[in-house]
Amino acid sequence: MTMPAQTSLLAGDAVEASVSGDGPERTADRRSIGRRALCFRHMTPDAYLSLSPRNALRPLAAILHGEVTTSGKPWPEVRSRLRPLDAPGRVEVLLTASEVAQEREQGFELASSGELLFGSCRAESIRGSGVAEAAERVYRGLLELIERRGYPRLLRMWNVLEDINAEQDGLERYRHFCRGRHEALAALQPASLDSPPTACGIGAEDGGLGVCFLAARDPGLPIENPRQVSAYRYPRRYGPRSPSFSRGLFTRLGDGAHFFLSGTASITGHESRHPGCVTAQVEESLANVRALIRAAEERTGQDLALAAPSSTLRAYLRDEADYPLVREGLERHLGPEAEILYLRADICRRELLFEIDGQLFVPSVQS
Ligand code: 3EB
Repeated sequence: MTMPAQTSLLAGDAVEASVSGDGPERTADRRSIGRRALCFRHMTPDAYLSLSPRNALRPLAAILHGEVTTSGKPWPEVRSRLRPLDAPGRVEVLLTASEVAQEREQGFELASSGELLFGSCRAESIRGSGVAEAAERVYRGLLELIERRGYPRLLRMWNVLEDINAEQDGLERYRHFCRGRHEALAALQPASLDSPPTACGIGAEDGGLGVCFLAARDPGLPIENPRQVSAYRYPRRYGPRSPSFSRGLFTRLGDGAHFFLSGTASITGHESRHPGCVTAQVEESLANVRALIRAAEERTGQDLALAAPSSTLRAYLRDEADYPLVREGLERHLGPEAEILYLRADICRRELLFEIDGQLFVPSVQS
């Protein structure tokens, strides 16, 4: 497959030019880029390698999927441990028009833009045991850190856990993870237990526990899905502690806004639907995404378009062999231009074969 054309999200070709650093500097475009707080892009490894901190849109962080060789960029580079299904390597880049500062602290790689703080951390070697302890330690660390640095509101979490569906001490590792995450939030940010950040919680073949976060100074507006029970209210049969994430979150940043979409799967109410049938799971997941976006539109009065070029999405597939079917299903609904990254990943319930998440950008916010 060819990468979708590097679609501009904001100011026509100017965004592309600003990213690659070789375009005309038209004043009007400069102005709109100048206030762009956050921009997500999917890139080929080659396009990624040519990025520079001198571009008008500067990298805040990059998430590397599969085979990507880099010479060490100054911003956080996180290896996802997830394999892209349509190319050997893919890169997801978070860009901003603001000045960016990078730092390391207590195992976290950090990048801040004044409005946003991105952080990344990995707890290795938690194969034998201690998933809950590792999750609690990582979450306590990051909660203390965002508080201290003045970005106390988590908007979005990326959680990748090695061997997520394996049993450990009589409980699935994902459920241990939920326990540790809950303990940290309950101790340090109890008010966020019923307005948690958006998240994905997925599995990889190795890498221990990798956690990335995007935090802000001000809270966003969490949105729940009318077709689904809130994950933080799942009944006990799904584990001793519920998963701490909101289905979606709307937030104004710069002169635009973003809608973060948590990992969304074939679950209605709190029950998995269509076990064993990936095409039906894709359809159900998309019905969930649409219902969530509708709820967010009603709540905010903004138009949130799921189609390209305003959205960047990730599709997670448990079985690589499902890739053609999943891609066909998604493109039927979202169009061939949709910017979707297809990744091999384990989903946090064994019967689930597919999950989708991502973010939508709203260029001009109606007040
Ligand atoms: C679900 O709806 C699917 O534990 O952070 C999706 C997104 C899922 C985030 C998490 C889990 C998480 O329950 C699983």
